[in-house]
Amino acid sequence: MTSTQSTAPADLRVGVIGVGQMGADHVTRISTRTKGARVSVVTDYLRDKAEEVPGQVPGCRVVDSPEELIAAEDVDAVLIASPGRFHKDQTIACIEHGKPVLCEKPLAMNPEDAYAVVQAEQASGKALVSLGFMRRFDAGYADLKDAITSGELGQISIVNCKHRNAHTLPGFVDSMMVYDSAVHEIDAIHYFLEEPISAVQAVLPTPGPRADEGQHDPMLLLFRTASGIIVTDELYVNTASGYEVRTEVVGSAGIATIGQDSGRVTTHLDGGRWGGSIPEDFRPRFVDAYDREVQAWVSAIADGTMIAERSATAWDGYLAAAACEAAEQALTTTGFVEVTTAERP
Ligand code: ISE
Repeated sequence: MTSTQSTAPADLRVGVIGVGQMGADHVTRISTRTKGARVSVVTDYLRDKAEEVPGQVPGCRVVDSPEELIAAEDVDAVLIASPGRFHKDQTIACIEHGKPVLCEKPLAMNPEDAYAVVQAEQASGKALVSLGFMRRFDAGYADLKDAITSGELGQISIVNCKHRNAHTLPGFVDSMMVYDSAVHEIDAIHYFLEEPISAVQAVLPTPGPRADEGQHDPMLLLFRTASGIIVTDELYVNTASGYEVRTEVVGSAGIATIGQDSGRVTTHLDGGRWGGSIPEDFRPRFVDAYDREVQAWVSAIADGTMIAERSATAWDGYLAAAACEAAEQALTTTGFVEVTTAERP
């Protein structure tokens, strides 16, 4: 070996599909804070948006379509941050090319499509799909999971969740409140309690003043798990306030709450006020979780395990989609709607 040859492993070349809000955030993350990876190719249906990336990430190139990106020689692994309705086909294309993929949630917009991904991965004989439920990598979540699994909280009866966004984009209809927002709590239920959701009920208050025509914002979903634990999920996606995600687990030996992050509290001299700050959206709130999630994905590919231990898988995405479908039906049904799931292939 000559002195100019290196034994260091080459950086994983990541192709990013969709460089809007979340995708752009991931491009910055991989380029500045992730060890062992770089962004090599990007694509976006808004070509101008994609063209901005090489200016910030030297050596990165833009291609016309997701298909071209997935097939590219200089893409070792793919991060999908396109809208949810494209996730199924793009994830299956990655599987067909034998490339590991981190797909932002949801895996699909219905259980049949999510199941098709599970089957495609199974047929390929390789575990390649990581699903971007980033909360699994949040320190508060990890702490709460430990408290539940160690038995510290005793027998769990109720979990109360609150999920509040300051704003959403116009057209964020009820089904998106389920598949884009509530899907996080649905995955959290599976993650924390390690049992399936068996039924869902919706309770719909009078819509708030910022709800779109026909939208039920706020919305309350009640989930019942297989063993009879009840989970309440209050969704309010246009509070005009800030981003809040709280979880309270009620057990026979303790009640644990996470997400009441107050950070610095300041008293103000003008008028007897005190207060702190609240994140505008999920990117600052979960920045550490996203960083850990992407680093764990890159490291898992480097060590050949492909899917990080804590990551959600295609099967988790299928279970979430099945619960979402029941939640969507519950919006127009009185009482609980049963969740039905297929056998794991
Ligand atoms: C968004 O897609 C997310 O994933 C956020 O975490 C969630 O809070 C928001 O409601 C969704 O639209």
